[in-house]
Amino acid sequence: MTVDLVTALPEVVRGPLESGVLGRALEEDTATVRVHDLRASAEDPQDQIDDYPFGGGGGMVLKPGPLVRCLEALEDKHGVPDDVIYLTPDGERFTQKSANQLSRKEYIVLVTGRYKGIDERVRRRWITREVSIGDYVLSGGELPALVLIDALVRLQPGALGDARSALTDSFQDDLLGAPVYTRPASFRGMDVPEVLRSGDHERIRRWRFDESVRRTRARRPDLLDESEKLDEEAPSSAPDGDKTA
Ligand code: 6GU
Repeated sequence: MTVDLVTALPEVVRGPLESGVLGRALEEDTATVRVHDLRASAEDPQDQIDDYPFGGGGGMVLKPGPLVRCLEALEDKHGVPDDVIYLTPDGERFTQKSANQLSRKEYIVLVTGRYKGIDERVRRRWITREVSIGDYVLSGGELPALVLIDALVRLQPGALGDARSALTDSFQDDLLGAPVYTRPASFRGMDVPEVLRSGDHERIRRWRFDESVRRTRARRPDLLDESEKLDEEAPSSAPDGDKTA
């Protein structure tokens, strides 16, 4: 998968894209992320990339010209993207299901706004999808774009040292993850559950499932309600492919 990220603040995203699991995956070409400075698409160096909103009110709006020039230059160079996604608090909520879907696209462009956002005409004509990462307001789309990229890259084939790891993630089957332990087996008087040290893989699998359900019921009963609703909607069909992919 290839991601072109268009931003007025490239320096905000560079560090995270070079660090940790994400940095290593990108270095190993599991996916490609290219960062584009919106300012480079201004007509001349003095040309502003933002301007006051028509009708007044506070804040600044990203001008359509530089942004559209940037999007058109990308299309000329790399072809039509599968999606042009604008990160905005009024977009559709990003979930593991959307991550699974988007992770299968070959080429996406992410557009991040600052200030009051981007000109509505760009949203209408050039943006194909709008995504929010949750019900709170951030000062720009850069951190949300990194959230998307991290969630998508780790789902790419070869991204994780252990491919099984992605399948046991919280949310991958609408359940939270089971507790995990490492050595030492006894720490300050607290012992690792015996079952995990039993070597009985069937018992371990069942224990983990039960703990996942218990934890989900206690912390996120809404997730259980959601999967029950889905079961009711499709009583005879196989479970959603996204969840077991
Ligand atoms: Cl995608 N952008 C901004 N600015 N704030 C957000 C968001 C996005 N998602 C949640 N809050």
